[in-house]
Amino acid sequence: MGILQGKKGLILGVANDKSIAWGAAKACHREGAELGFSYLGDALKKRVQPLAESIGSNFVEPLDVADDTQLDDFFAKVEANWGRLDFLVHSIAFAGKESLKGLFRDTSRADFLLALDISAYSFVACARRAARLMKPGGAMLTMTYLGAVRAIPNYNVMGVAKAALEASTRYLSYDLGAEGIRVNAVSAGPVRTLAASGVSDFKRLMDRGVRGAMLRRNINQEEVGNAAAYLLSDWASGVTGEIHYVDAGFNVGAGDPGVDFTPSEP
Ligand code: NAD
Ligand code: 0WE
Repeated sequence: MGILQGKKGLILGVANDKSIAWGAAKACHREGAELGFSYLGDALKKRVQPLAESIGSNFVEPLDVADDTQLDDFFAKVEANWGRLDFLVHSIAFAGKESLKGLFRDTSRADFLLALDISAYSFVACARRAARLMKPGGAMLTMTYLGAVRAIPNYNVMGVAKAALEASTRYLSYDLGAEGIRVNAVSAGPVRTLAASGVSDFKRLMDRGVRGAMLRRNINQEEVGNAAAYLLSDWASGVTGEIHYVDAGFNVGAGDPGVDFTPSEP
């Protein structure tokens, strides 16, 4: 029997089969969960619908998290369809393309607010609406990145948004802990997704991962998915407010050592 058997969960942020959200969906489905999906815009509907169907899900509804009306409508449909909810996966981020290159100090007010709105506030907006449907307990999860706590070239305003997202995870865990709802974040190492494809120097970042990570390699969508399934399951019943790194240990190192640091034989 799977660790999520009998649970109903929402996966927000599938764009295609490379999405981290899809990694979470595959693992949650394998562990027995019944899943519902959101998609952004009609162009993505034709990508998300077949993926959802491939794992036996027929709840696929539009959601732009920038729009409170769409948020209300989406969660009303969840309530009508299921009546209750056990977990939520938030795997959504956006910043203007121009703000992910050049200097952070040049970020405009509009780009700053957009990145924080879509990438951080949206988790709070979803959490509030999802919590109403989670009785007597449940679990929520968001996706973050090391750029929240380190200055990573070009990540810029997204780093500030992820810092807000991680702090939001802790404050939500306080609020919702009173209702037995756990709130955590997975901090993933770089994965080649649609959101990563627009990023210059992504290959350099992946190469640095191979040299600087304790496991001497990068991580993949499946590894993030498995960690997500665990955090959403009752095996993690004592875990909340946590930022859980799935980065092959990159964050505990000092970065690229510049030399082969493989320990020599005794
Ligand atoms: P992705 O492009 O597959 O997913 C991003 C999703 O955000 C898309 O499905 C997109 O439709 C959605 N989105 C953007 N704006 C939205 C809006 N206004 N309303 C609703 N949905 C919206 O890329 P991904 O890499 O899978 O990103 C998912 C999450 O993982 C993001 O939070 C990202 O920051 C995080 N993350 C990614 C990496 C990486 O290297 N790929 C590493 C760590 C964390
Ligand atoms: O969170 C992310 C990427 C999020 C993202 C990506 C894009 C590209 C296309 C948000 N908004 C946009 N807007 C677009 O127009 N990651 C963790 C992946 C990522 O992005 C980087 C990275 C890494 C890692 C950008 C610069 C440096 C490193």
